[in-house]
Amino acid sequence: MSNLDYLNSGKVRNDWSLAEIEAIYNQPFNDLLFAAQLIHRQNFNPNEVQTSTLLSIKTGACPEDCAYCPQSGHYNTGLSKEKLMAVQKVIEKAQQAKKNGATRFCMGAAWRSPREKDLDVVIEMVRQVKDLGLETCVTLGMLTDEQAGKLAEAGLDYYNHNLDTSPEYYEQIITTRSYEHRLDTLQNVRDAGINVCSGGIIGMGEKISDRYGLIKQLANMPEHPQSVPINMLVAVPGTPLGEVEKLDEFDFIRMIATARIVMPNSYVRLSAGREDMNEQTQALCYFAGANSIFYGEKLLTTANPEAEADSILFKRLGIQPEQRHHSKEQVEEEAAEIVAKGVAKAAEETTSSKKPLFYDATEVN
Ligand code: SAM
Ligand code: DTB
Ligand code: SF4
Repeated sequence: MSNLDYLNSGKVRNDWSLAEIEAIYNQPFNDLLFAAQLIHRQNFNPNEVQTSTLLSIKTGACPEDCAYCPQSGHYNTGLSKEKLMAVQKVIEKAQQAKKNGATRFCMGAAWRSPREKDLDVVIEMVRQVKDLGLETCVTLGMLTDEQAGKLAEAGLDYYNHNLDTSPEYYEQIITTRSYEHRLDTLQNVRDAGINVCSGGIIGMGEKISDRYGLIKQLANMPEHPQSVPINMLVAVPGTPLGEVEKLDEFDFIRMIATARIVMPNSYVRLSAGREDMNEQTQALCYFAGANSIFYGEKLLTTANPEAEADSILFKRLGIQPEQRHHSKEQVEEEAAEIVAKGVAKAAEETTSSKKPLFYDATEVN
């Protein structure tokens, strides 16, 4: 087996080197996509894509200075600020998302970290969205272990917290919170037993080695994030990256394929930036192993393709939206619930008819 065949083999590892990731990313495009698609098929239904709908539950005036972000209070992007949304309004939006076919509802807040009283409101949102039968995800900034524990207790399914870029390029993008802070939050989320959603952005003027660096950080976590969003920068005028040169989309596809190869069991999300991609680029992303998208005409504050356009594209490609994902624990829990209900019903019938619940095998007829 050549070294590249070994790297492309889909083995789950947490000790990737930059040189190995570089070798995967830079192989001929057709070889890269073929390897990614093979691994994708070994781990997922290649014709299913998971759909999440996003909602900004608190918008703008963020104290952080993330250079890509229209919601940072450090830049003037003309965005109208909104305080924390009322729970009932969020539930209406979640109901709509469910009706449109989304299976996960992701709520995002422009905070450095949540205040306790705000976290209590978000917890209520999580509970009520879950009751609608949707998976839940929130992204609220940095979390302490205690806060992660509270969210886990409320039944939160996913926490999104991106590394955004390599540790080396990070300081050019954010100065108000460190890379270590981000890794600590992810550790708290993982320890609380919540699924981790973590990825980054490309097209921010980073060097190609920063892309390998981002993938290396994600793939060498103690456990691969269950969900890995790969965002293409949405360049918003007024932010420091508002005028950055547009990314070569082949590089975006390469990034998706590389993430698929080194994190074979993770959902890879074709995340922000689809509004600027044609259908053929998106189709190649799906072929490269992307199996999750943001679904619905808005991301947090910027545009995303209309749900109808995505449905039409799915139909043309023979892609089905993934039905609600059931974890092993959920399946076992539901099975146990069904058995318990059945036993209770049988016991009730037995009491009312005086028939024994189980027959006596020692009894001779
Ligand atoms: N305030 C929280 C935080 O940053 O931790 C949560 C919300 S924040 C908007 C979530 C993520 O959205 C960011 O980490 C970044 O990866 C992504 N994002 C924000 N603005 C973006 C843009 N213009 N283009 C692409 N991705 C963006
Ligand atoms: C992620 O990786 N991308 C989403 C979500 N996680 C929260 C956010 C994209 C935001 C794009 C800019 C905006 O709409 O404000
Ligand atoms: Fe604030 Fe999050 Fe935007 Fe950074 S990415 S400015 S933390 S909302």
